[in-house]
Amino acid sequence: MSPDDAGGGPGLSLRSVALFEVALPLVRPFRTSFGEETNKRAILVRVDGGDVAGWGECVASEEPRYSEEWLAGSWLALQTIFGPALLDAPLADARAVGERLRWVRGHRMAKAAVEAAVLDATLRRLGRSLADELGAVRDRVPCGVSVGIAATVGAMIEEIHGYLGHGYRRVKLKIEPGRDIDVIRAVREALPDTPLSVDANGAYRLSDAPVFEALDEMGLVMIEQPLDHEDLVEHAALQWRLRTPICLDESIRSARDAAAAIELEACRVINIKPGRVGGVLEAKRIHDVCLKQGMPVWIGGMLETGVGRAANLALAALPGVTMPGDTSASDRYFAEDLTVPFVLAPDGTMAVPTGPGLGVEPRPERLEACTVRRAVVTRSS
Ligand code: NPG
Repeated sequence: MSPDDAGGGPGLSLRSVALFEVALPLVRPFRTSFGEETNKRAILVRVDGGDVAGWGECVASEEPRYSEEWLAGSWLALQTIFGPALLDAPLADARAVGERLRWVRGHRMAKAAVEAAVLDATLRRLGRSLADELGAVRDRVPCGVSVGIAATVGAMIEEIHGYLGHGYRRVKLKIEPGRDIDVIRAVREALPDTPLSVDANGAYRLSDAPVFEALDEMGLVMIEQPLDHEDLVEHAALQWRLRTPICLDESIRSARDAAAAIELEACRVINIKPGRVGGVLEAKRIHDVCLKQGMPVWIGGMLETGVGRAANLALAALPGVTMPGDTSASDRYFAEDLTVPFVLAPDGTMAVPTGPGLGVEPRPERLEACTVRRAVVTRSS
């Protein structure tokens, strides 16, 4: 299917757009180079189309550190701009969401949430799964796990052993200046054969190249987003000096960015996250550009609840996704997910949802228990 064929069928006339801010305690704090999260907060969007409803998740974090977007800003954008715009006139299909909101610069995570909700609703009406709609080629996907920065190297290695015991096929370690070479060397010595990658979340400068040259000796699968989130040229200069593939995350916000990164040889792998790029349809376009150009991709994660995770798993089933993603099981994040839990099989794979639309939805009692704020946008409001 071409990227622009996916879009979820016939039109949808919405009655309301409901927003739920949720807070779910994480089973363990998640620390990266830009801070620590102990609670997962997210905005769930529910569109009501009368005979059918759909759900989407906005992955904006509490603070604008990973990107310019942040939860409070996304809430306002959803409530005051996106909700009313969706209700304004019927939507031909999910692609129409992007077209209608094109005048809004940025706000990709909020756009992704409403697009997912409309796609979910339209596909439910057709009885078609998101995975099928996008062109999935497998029904199970191999999964990796992302490990936050721990208090000690020993604690980190213990945590990793736990994940490997569950079957995860690749372990991603967060690094930051001052907690890099020695930590990764110690983990590598403890786990000589484990596929390991590192993620710097853009915390370094090109002048830190010696750090990456040291990491280059450690047999890593990839080094993710070492340099600034707005840069491609310096990544190309760094990639030139390394054998280990650089993977770009924050720097790739669109299919256009992906094409530029490929052209500049700024990376050898791309991490695709639907929230970061404005939705699953743009994520599919990035996938298609990369597949055509032979650039390996995998699907990232942003500690999503089951709603967002379902979309990530559908994308992970596409043919160009050749590496395990950060699509971990519900119990890696939450004691109790919002949806039915996603479970890792002992072989390190997870099933791609097959039900209509996203294939999952929030369980009402769990949603109620986790909701800390709500709003409903209707045609008259
Ligand atoms: O398992 O969903 C997951 C988390 C994977 O490390 C992960 N995500 O930088 O890629 C990242 C990081 C992240 C998490 C970024 C939350 C932003 C918010």
